[in-house]
Amino acid sequence: MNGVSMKTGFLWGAASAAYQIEGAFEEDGKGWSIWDKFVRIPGKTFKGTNGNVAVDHYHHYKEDIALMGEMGLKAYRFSISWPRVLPDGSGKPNEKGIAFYDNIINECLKHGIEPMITLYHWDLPQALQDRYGGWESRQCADDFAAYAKLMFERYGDRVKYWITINEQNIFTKFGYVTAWHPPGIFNDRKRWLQANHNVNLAHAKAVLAFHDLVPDGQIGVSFAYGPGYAFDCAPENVMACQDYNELENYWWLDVYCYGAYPAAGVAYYMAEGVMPEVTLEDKKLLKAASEQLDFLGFNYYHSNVSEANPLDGATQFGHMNNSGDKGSDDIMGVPGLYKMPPNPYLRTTDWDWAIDPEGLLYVCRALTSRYRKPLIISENGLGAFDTLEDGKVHDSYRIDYLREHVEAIEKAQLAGCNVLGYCVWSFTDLLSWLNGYQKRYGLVYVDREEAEGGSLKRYKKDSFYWYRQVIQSNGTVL
Ligand code: BGP
Repeated sequence: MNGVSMKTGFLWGAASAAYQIEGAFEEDGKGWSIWDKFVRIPGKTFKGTNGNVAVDHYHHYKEDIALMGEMGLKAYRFSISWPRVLPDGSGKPNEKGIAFYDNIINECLKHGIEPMITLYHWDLPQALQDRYGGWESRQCADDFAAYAKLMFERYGDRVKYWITINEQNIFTKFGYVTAWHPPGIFNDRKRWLQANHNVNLAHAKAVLAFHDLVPDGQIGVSFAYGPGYAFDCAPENVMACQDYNELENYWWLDVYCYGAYPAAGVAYYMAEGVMPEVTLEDKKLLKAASEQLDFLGFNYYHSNVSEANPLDGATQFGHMNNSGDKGSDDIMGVPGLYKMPPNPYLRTTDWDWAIDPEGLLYVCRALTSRYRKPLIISENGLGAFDTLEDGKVHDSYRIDYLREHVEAIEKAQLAGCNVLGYCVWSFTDLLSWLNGYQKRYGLVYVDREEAEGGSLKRYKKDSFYWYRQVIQSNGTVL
């Protein structure tokens, strides 16, 4: 199929996160993260899966990056495990941990791959959770800034693309509202919004420290962006869509890009008595950081639908499909504002995520109109059951998914969006936080199941060869 050539230097990439691939959870001086502890609580993850070994990237990194080189990957987005480099969260660095990421970076450069670092992909040092309640304390923003500076100093000579925080909207809400993520607090919006505000401060402090230390670098965030289409043109549903956007998207995006919370969101949370404490100093800090944000990264998997929701309607506390049992997701929402029914026009994955490539075009256009920043699609991919047969995985369903999304990016480029790069989630198969190892995303298959003990051998899927050709042709052969 014919596609459109992307701009020269387009970052055809793939992404991962430390906890989901590395394993070696206690090796070479690494401290525990909040995930190392959380996965040990019975019932929290699919079949009790954890990242003790994950896909053992810690010991397979050379092989994995050589495969990236073979594919011709232009960029590799990976995250640093904060407790691997600072086992206590602050203080003395663990030089063996620092050396591990030095090796990753150097291997990437050897293969002509641009390394792109995410500073925080959810694995807060457990030491900071124990010391002062993690993100609930403003001290955490300062400790994050010190960690970020250390990383800029150690790796900034070779790494030019940096992402502060991955999916702040997801990990804070799951941490303090639904209790699906650590620290596992249930339904405490006051604590949620304050912890979230402290993450904003952490992000802002890191951004403000960045350009002095890495003058030729670029810094952004990764936001989980699901647009919420109005269910139909009934005014109450269009209003529900407005509320959804204010509270699910602009609540974060406006802070990153304008340095201020959206007015309707502030009014709503004030009325609910859960607005976080925001000082004058905080406002200045957020504003200054927004002016120095170089790009807006976002992860796109699916769109949502917004429909009016009565006060006694859908809540955020239903069942989430973590098993791949299609159709088992509950409809969720915020009582009195909106709920998110399935979209009758779209197909879904086995985990009930709507498949909506057009939504990616919609999101690129919406972000460009509202914020005018360059964009990086920092994650996009298909979670599916894969079968390994005779050393091969025929994942035509994944190729179709990726092709349609790449087409959407090409349309976005033609529509004036400045898209710098695209990272497929994920390069190898890896641990899905709540869905175990059976929900596979990789371009490379890894032999392992929920239980420990697979060979961990790597196999190139059909999608590996397909993406290689897309990269070689700069998007013209799809
Ligand atoms: C994003 C996360 C990733 C990854 C991905 C797929 O929210 O940034 O870490 O896990 O989603 O999600 P899941 O593993 O739940 O299918």
